[in-house]
Amino acid sequence: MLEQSAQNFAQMHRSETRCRSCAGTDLTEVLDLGETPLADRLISAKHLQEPEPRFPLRVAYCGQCALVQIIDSINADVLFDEEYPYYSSFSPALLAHSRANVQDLIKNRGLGPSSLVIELASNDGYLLKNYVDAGIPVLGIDPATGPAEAAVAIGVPTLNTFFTVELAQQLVSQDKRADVIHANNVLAHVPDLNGFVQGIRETLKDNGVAVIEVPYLKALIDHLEFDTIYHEHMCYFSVRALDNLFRRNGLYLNEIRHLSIHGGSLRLFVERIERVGASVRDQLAIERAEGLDRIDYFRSFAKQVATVRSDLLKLIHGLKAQGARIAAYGAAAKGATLINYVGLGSAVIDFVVDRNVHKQGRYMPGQRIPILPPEALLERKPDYVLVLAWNFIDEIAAQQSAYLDQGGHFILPVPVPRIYEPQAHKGTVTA
Ligand code: JHZ
Ligand code: ZN
Repeated sequence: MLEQSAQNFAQMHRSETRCRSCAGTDLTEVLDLGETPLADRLISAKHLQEPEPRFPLRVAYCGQCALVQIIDSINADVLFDEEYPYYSSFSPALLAHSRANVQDLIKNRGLGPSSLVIELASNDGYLLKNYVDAGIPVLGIDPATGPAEAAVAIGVPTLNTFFTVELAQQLVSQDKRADVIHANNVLAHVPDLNGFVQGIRETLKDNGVAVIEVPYLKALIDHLEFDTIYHEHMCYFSVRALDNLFRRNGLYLNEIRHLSIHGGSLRLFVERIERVGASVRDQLAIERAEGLDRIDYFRSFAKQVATVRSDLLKLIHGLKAQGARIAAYGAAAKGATLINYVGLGSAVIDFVVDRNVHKQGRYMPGQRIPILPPEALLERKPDYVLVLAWNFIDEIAAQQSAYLDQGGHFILPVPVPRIYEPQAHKGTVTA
């Protein structure tokens, strides 16, 4: 039985030898995070006795097109199955961020009842709902069943499937070309990058715009956000790598905007016509000057990541030795990478809290730490709380002010493991 599942697990994994963007073979490994479980595969109580798959997690740099990517691929239907637990709507900051984005686009692009907005990876309808409320036709596309059903329930028409070139062709044949295509935090999740981008090209009207958000590689490296690396995130984008990707598929990255969400992201404005603005030219120049298009830029990264691990272990074990009780906040995917890579199990972390009701009652991958509602912090009063969703620290600190006021402490894991100082910290990392 065990042997059979080990074999099944092996069939879910493939090591890539070619770049996911340019298909070149000049891939150099820059980081090895060991074998980790799947970050969004939370364990239900009924599956606690079963073996859990773990897969190598190695990051490589493509010398040909500058794309940073993981070497280890997991089948998409395993990553985004019916138990996929990520629902966008549990963060008010993310909702506000999305609403502002929609309002800007409605105004700047003059969208109305005869427009069409499509969102790829529309999740639970958190973004498109804003268009629906403004009377603008929308179509969501998302392969994760739970979130897609939640979207339909709030009035956001959603196709519960993967977006591919074939689907794009079907949409075009039904006269469903879009004025705006949103694709937030999905480009990194796509196994067939060129197919996905070609699909965007086909589905865009001639004067349409794709507004795409991706976590920015430079923020990941500069702020040591290694925990945002997991099997779901196949690619880590620089502007150079993005520019190469879009051009190869007949699209142009014309503008970018810097966003603080998810630890530092880019909003990309991509069109069928070439009119590259200063924001893109300037960032390409910065990347060149800083060396993001050279392997040397990544050389010290692995060493710095190992230092975060040893410093965090030292901090946590030091507190434990003084008798502290420690919990964690945020059953985030990045939290799974962190606790598994660093090696923080239920011996040191008593429980994890999360507002997402679909995560509560389940267990963190690998380390099997139980996930409880946030109220558990006030009920059980742990001395310290390791904030795994550090990207939402301001929001979480405001929400947990009662816990902090009663003498509780937060610990931030990256870029330098430390005890959170509400005043000193305020405003430096926001969502
Ligand atoms: P969060 C997600 O990663 C999922 P994750 C995905 N893999 C992706 O690409 C990236 O985003 C970009 C909870 N929470 O969003 C909600 C509270 O409980 O940073 C989430 O479970 N209370 C698709 O999972 C978790 O924390 C709160 O007040 O690493 C945050 O996870 C807030 C603000 C959040 O990303
Ligand atoms: Zn490449």
